[in-house]
Amino acid sequence: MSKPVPAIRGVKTRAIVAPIARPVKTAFATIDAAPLVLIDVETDSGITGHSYLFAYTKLTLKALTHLIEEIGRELVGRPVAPFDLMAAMDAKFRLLSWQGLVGMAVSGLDMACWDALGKAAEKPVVELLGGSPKPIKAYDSYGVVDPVADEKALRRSLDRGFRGIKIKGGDGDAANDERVVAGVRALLGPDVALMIDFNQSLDPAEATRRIERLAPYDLTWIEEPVAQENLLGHAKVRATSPTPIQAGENWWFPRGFAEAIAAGASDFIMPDLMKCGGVTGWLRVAGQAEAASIPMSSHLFVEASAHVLAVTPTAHWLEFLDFAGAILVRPVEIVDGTVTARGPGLGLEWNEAAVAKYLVLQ
Ligand code: SMN
Ligand code: MG
Repeated sequence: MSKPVPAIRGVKTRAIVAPIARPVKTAFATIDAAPLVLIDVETDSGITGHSYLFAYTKLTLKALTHLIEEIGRELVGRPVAPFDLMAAMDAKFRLLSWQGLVGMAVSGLDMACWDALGKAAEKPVVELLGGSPKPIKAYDSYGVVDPVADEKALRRSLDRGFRGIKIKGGDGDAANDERVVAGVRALLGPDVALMIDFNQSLDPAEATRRIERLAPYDLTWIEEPVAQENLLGHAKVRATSPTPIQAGENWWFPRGFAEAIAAGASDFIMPDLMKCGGVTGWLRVAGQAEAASIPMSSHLFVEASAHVLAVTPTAHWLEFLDFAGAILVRPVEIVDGTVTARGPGLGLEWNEAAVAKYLVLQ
């Protein structure tokens, strides 16, 4: 006799602002701490599933916590069956649509439900999905860097075993991008992967010009050169780019990826678990990536990404940008530049003393 599927008893949230190892400067703003929403899905078997969301700014914390708890109230009594819950939430939000805070809330609830299922089965989520924990190669993700001022940090990344480094561009003119890329490439040598992220800061013509200029530096990808919703703009830039285009952290749910893939927007994709529909949405995006032979990387959410990348047929790189390490009992470990999924569940357990220290709303 198998155990009955646990049912949802309640959903609680807390908002924190967690310290991060180094600030992340993008073309638009500097992130110097991580505003996070912690989600607890309590079940009638006594097991609580955890997940967190990255709220980008403190301004969205209150709305997100409230929204997640409101949705949670509607889910009380339902079995923790993520596919069924996703269908129910799809029906609930179809007319409103997924994009924005609703999609983030739904994705966060999905991740917490998978965590609960894993904990109930005393297995890592990757095993529930039919895979096994394995080392996933990770790149160290930086903001805007200066090859001189940040030399020590970059060398430390290499010492930790990272075989890939991502930096940000678009914070200045094309000459500055080239100076930085040339400097970082010289420091890393020819064999370490180097990626640049423009965070949607350019128009297609300017993106094409800058990408051409960076061609000699053997970049692994050019990320989000233009506005994320400008799929045709991405496709236009890609058509002449000597370097693969990467995007997807801002595409919503599996259908968003279907549209982007149909538009030929990108060579590579990197869904964000919080925007693609959690673990459930990820699996459906991974099927599309396999069918279209598109290498697939992760965005943020290091812990859960190590689980889902291990069952992604075209798994490419895991992004290492640790926003939750300060409040986890077991922060992610880098071993020879790789991350391996840990359970039970998604391997998330709150360090309550740290949560209390960084709490801003409950
Ligand atoms: C990014 C997005 C949001 C927060 C930090 C960094 C970036 C990435 O686009 O790809 O890591
Ligand atoms: Mg990015």
